[in-house]
Amino acid sequence: MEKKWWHGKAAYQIYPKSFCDSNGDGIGDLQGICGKLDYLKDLGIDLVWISPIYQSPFVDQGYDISDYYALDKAFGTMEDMDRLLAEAKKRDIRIIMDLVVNHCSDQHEWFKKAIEDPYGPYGKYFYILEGRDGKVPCNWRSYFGGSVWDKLPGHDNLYYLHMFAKEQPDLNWENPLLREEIYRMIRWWLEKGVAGFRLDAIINIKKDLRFKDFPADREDGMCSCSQMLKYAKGVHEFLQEMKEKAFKPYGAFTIGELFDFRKEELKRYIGTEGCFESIFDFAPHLLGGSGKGWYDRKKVTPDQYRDAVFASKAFSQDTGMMANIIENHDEPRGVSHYLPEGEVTEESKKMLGGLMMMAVGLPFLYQGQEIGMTNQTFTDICQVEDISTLDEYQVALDHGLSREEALKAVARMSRDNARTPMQWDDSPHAGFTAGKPWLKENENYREVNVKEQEGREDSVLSFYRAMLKLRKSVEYGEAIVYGKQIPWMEKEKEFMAFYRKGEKRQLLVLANFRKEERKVQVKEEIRRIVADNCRKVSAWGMEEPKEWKEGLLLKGYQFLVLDVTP
Ligand code: TEU
Ligand code: CA
Repeated sequence: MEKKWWHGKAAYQIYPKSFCDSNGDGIGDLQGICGKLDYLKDLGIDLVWISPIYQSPFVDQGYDISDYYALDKAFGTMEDMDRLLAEAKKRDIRIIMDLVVNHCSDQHEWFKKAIEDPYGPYGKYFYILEGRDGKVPCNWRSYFGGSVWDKLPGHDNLYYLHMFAKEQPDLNWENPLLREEIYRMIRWWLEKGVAGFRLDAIINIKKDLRFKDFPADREDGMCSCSQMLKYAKGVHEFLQEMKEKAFKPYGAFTIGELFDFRKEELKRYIGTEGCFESIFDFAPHLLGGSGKGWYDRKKVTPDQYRDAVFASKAFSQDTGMMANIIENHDEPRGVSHYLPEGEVTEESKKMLGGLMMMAVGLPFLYQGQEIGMTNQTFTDICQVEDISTLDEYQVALDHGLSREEALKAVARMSRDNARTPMQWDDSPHAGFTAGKPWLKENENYREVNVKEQEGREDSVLSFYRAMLKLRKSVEYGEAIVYGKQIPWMEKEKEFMAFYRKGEKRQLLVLANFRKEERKVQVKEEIRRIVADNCRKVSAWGMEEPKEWKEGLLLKGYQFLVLDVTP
């Protein structure tokens, strides 16, 4: 693997609406982020991705952009942004923006002009088609439910395409003028000093231009629009062009959000010839889904989790570096999702985080993960803001679930679980805002918050800090960043173990993924305990490992990193 400057770094995603509110309007903002840069620096963060902050009607929380050159007033001014970039730079932190260019907002001037004159130049910025026998052009279902087609306002037989909400019309990448507009916008932000982008839903920019029906996959007679991705060839040509014309001249860091890509094409996305620097590793996140809807989602077992991570690393680690996550703003909280109910403790939270940080890949934390934030408790559907959750609730009802069952089913998966305010301290509203938060905070903030964990040596936060420090250490950094990841005892139930074999050091990572203890016979001589989730961080490496000759006794959810260098 060709070495890159970012390989040894650590990254963090900020969901700006919920991170820190500086002016009491209940919405997180840029000044709020600015005030927390030292916190991020202390944690060991080098790269920060901020979810969309552009001008937006917020139908999909900013993923519907009405002006790519303006910030939404709720987040602050362009001066605030410049200040944030400058302050981040002082601390050697790079800021990356969200690039949402599969679609824009229906309030964007391009779309307004397209409505005015569908046959004029802006009509060609979108996919506008005539209906078929008075009906929509084809039977694709959008990711947020309903047809991908909606009537172009004021035009009888014209429809426009939207893979997401109807307020998010898809941009027509076949049009070179549109592509140039986008590259110009990217360069403008890079000129400003942002270090790069996270590319939203990027695989969708290439369509199957036949726009034909596929066999229905639900009772509504439609099929998921992701079906068409199988036949949409040539997305790399767009992506390579974007790299050449926009990213490369600035040495931008780029990370793609892509589902549904062809495994054999990994080389085209990451590594030496790839169009991105990295992509997120979503392997564990895809587990348990059936295509029917969230109501049908199965709980992920520890063994499934392990197998998915191992398979993903086996196929990717020689090509390039993916980014490891346990959650993001679209996912439930990792600790609630991957740990069995009733077994979510500080130890098990650290174990999950430890596995993520020790697996090969760029650790990409999501705000609140480092203190072990958990899913929200929803008691009524009216507490939900997220458009996708509301759709999935309807899907569950349509399938015949009672209101109560439907709520329970979508509550586990709701994207709002991760969007509740960041828990800074135990003051009202978790110290996130002096006003009323736009989305209700999680009630456990009095126990789970940054302030409580900051000085405590056995806290989840201290553990994350120590693990990120380890990644940058002279002694073990090379093994953690570049060491080959090799599974060990992968048939053992509820157990996840692997080596990281570096040039200088060899590490063995052990995780007892259950509440009962277990005995493990390590073959190698143990030179040192490098990390242990059951002890204070200052105590690592102190105990004499001699007595472990007859086998190591792992406590429930114990996580160990051992130096087993021959
Ligand atoms: O997500 C893309 C994506 O595929 C998700 O829609 C995913 O299928 C969904 O969240 C499951 O509920 C990106 C953003 O991360 C997401 O927040 C946006 O809503 C979406 O694109 C549209 O921009
Ligand atoms: Ca605010």
